[in-house]
Amino acid sequence: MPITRADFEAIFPQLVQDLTNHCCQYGLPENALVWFRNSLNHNTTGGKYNRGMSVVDSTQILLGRDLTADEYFKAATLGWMIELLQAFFLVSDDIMDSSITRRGSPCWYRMPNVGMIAINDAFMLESAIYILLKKYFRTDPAYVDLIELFHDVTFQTELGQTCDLLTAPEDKVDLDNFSLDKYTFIVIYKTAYYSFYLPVALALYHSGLATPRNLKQAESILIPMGEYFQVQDDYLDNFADPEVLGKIGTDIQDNKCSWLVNQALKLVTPEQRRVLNENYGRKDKASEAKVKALFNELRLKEIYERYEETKVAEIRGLIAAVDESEGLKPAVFELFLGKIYKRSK
Ligand code: GPP
Ligand code: MG
Ligand code: MG
Ligand code: MG
Repeated sequence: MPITRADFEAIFPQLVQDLTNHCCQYGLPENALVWFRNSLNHNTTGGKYNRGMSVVDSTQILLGRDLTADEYFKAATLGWMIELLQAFFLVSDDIMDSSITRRGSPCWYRMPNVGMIAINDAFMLESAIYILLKKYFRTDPAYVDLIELFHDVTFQTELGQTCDLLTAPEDKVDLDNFSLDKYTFIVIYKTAYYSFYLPVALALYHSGLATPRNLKQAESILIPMGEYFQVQDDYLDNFADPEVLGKIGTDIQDNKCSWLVNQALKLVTPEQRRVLNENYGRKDKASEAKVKALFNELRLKEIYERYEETKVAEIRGLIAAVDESEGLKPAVFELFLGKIYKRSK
């Protein structure tokens, strides 16, 4: 049985308590302790938990049996570490993207009294990963592998974010700078590694099945899946209802090298190209509305729906070809894909 949201959420208070205890050894003043706990709760909970819950589900599938209480708690704890990593990224990303809302609330840096303290809060969310890793995995044979995995994936994500930001300068809109090749690099690094490869790689380590071959195979399926997921994110940034999505799209005003603008660039007439040149990446609602109208005119919704079917068929093909000789199971990937196929948030 896949883990439920409620079961996954039930683990988190224990981890907040562990982090609290860790701070108490330093005699951290009460107001700072309350601050840290608030940041942990606000920034780490309330999402979909696809990444975190996938560690538990994948571990269960890989071992082919119910987990012991200890295995289950540790799998969920590894899952929460990804949610902490994600919290660290999102708090930072929302500042960099000048976003307004996240998960239906104001972004953390826009909450009362927070502002740029959010930068330090982001660092602390990241540090929390390694405090928990040490507490629960210090004697695990995979401890060093787990630390290295978190470090490697964090750096990969930062590389992706660097390219995302460098292709989206605030003061200089040049659509010639965009390309699908650049796009593919950006999304693989900023999203696919931490969102898709990391959960399954953690499950492989936790279940003792992390052979080089299994890790490579998992990567070869999960990176295309992560690419698909970020295309969805870019599509929803423009086409979803912000009430459902929990965040207000910023890609057009932020001059992002998004999937939609790359599709538009392939289709525009010279006249439409002028509209795009004059309105993309401008920090005002009227320009944004002109770009949105152009995206509708170009029927990008239909292009996206066709892309989705083609990409999912490709991913299903990869899953069908999984070599199970070292214990990897196609169901790990099927379940993950099922969680995101045709998502609306
Ligand atoms: C998603 O991009 C990518 C991230 C959240 C990774 C950020 C990485 C850092 C090193 C900070 P996005 O901006 O499209 O996400 P969203 O639409 O959720 O703002
Ligand atoms: Mg961003
Ligand atoms: Mg963003
Ligand atoms: Mg986005």
